[in-house]
Amino acid sequence: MNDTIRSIATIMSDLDGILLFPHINMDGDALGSATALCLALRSLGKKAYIMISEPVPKNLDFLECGCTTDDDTVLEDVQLSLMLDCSGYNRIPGREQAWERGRIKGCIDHHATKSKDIRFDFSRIEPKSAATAEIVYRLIKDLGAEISLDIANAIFAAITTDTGNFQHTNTTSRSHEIVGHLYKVEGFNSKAISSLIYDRKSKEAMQLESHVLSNLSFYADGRVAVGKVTQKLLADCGCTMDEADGIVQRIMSIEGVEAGCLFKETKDNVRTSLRGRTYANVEGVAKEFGGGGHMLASGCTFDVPVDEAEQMILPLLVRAVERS
Ligand SMILES: [Mn+2]
Repeated sequence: MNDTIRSIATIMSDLDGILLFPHINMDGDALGSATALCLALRSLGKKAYIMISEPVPKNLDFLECGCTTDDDTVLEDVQLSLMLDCSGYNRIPGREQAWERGRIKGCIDHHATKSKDIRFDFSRIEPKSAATAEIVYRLIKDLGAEISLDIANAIFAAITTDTGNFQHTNTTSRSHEIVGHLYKVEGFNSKAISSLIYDRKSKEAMQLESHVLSNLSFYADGRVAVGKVTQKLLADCGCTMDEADGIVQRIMSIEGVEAGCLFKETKDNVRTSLRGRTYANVEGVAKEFGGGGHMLASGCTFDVPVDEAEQMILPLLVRAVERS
């Protein structure tokens, strides 16, 4: 059952010693939601940290705000462990021990696929919210905290990235309303935040992107496009995998592409970013391989070489673009 934001605010008002858990491969929404809530909790005099196990991506470094730690023992007494933008152990690898320290467990997320491996004391899942930060914004209001400039920046970063800069179909009037309120915060400058997120690509990352885009494979009369970021390509370009962010959106800006797939070969496995344009249900495809996400933006992971993964997923992608 979904708890109300007000009831979650009431529970959290009585708690101190709070660890926030954004998902692995943190994105603007995961980190932005966590930062906004962490700063709000601190402004109310509470001890709060964001538990992470990986470096903050370069284009999100301004969101860090002194909130993140990888030290399990940073708090003596953890009254609450709270997952943000995710809902299962598989999304917080390496942080299970820290997670278990929380006496109360909670979850705030907008992904419809809720993992069943954790029993949460409270949870709120809003699949219709474009970003977890839309829920967090209302929670901060209900907690009675002020929206400071740093909080406004974090909420904006989360919403602009999860809505594809307000271009994805998940964008709603509420996404805009919340951002509208942020403009009233003194010093708020959406252009400055957008530039920090979107306009700091390295030359190497640009070369990586152009290489992937010039080597795409097309199927189903151009309705399916598949790209690959291999370890070799990363080494050739001098890039790390987080610099491949955004390439899948570029694939989706090609005319006629209804389903896009970007393979990301890591040292241990092959991650897949899937996108649908209007009707291709890529969440259904991702689920077939143990992944999930949203109907038009999903992902899954393979333990086989990238070419084999491509052969496994292609028939499903082709089926996803066939209109019945
Ligand atoms: Mn999100």
